[in-house]
Amino acid sequence: MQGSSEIFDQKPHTPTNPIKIDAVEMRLIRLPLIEPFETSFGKIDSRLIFLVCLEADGMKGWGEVVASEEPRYSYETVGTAFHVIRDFLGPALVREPVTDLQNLANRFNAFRGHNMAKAGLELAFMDLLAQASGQSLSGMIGGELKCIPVGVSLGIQPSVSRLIDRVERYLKLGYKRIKLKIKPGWDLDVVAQVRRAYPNILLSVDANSAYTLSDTAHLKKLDDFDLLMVEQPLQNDDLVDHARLQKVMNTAICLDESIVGQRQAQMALELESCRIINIKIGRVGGYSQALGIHDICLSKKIPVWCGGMLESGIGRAHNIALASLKGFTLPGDISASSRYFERDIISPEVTVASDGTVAVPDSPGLGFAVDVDFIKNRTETRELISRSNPNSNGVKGAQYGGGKRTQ
Ligand code: OSB
Ligand code: MG
Repeated sequence: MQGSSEIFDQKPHTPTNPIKIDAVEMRLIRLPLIEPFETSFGKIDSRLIFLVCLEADGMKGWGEVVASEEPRYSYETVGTAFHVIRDFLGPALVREPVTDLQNLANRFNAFRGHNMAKAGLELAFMDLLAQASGQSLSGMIGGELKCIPVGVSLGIQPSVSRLIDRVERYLKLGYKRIKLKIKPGWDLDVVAQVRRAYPNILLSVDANSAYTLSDTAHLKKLDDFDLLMVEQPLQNDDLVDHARLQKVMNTAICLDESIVGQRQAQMALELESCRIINIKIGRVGGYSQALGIHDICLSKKIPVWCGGMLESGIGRAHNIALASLKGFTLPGDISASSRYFERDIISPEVTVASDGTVAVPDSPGLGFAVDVDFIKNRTETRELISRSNPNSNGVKGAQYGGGKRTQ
């Protein structure tokens, strides 16, 4: 088995001087969704977007923490990520200059878990590094594709006819793959009707862990619909039951929630728990892990695709860079800004061409301008960790009421 540093050493090097981070700014902004998004976890109608901005040498690097408000998709929340960045990761980042991505990842490795919090800071750091070296993010990580194929993830709808209406809308816009969210009670019949209406489209389903192995006979019926994949049917922390299910299903299983890092990817491939992997930078803890998983899958000819977390344009710009790597052969959940929000926080907004692709920018850094005025205008909470005031001493978490001691 390869270690993470070995994998990372194969990446193109970007010589820059060590980056001295002056400040870490955290901002929460709320963006309403154009349409509510419903999964087997429940329904949301807005996104509390958690942005991080790193300041160094007069430059600003932007990242996004993709955690949700409630611990459903993962245990992390906006609140836990805010705490972990403010009290641990932020202070570790401003403590001494960062030489490269691996140096940053090593520093964060001292803290267990909290991948989305770590990833948000890694994203911002990579934006800085790309600006400092005059490269696009895609170019810096060795991306090869100039245009990436994309699909759309359609939430559970009030009726099948409404779902079919949405499928029609996104196919007309050019999207190359339709993914349907499923749960018990909204699965076989729904998929059958969509497949009957569109016999030839690339179609997949995502259960977000809504089933167990005792549903095997039921899940096997999905084999009738010529699906590209069934995403995360079973428990979020399981690899063994997925391997059992994959053995008896013809349809490829794709893992999302279960793959929280390179080690889980390696184990899943060894156990044959899946035939496809969805890579989300946030879920796996940042670029270093995402690149490693991509390389492992490429070497084993396992297709990967870039998942989404209903990100704002900042997270989306990073997803576009990641999905430009050559192993990303399947359409990603990287839809146009207008599919999610009335107004995005970057310009230009992300658009999908009529051939179902998104162009990969080649200008330095993110490749999109960040609309700082709009962000400032929408900010509900802001916190600054600076080199001179790293906020790293005192009782951590005391603000939650647990820090008072009488002796
Ligand atoms: O399981 O892929 C998922 C959104 C939030 C949390 C989990 C998931 C999703 C999506 C939406 O499917 C993908 C997107 O950003 O369009
Ligand atoms: Mg998923």
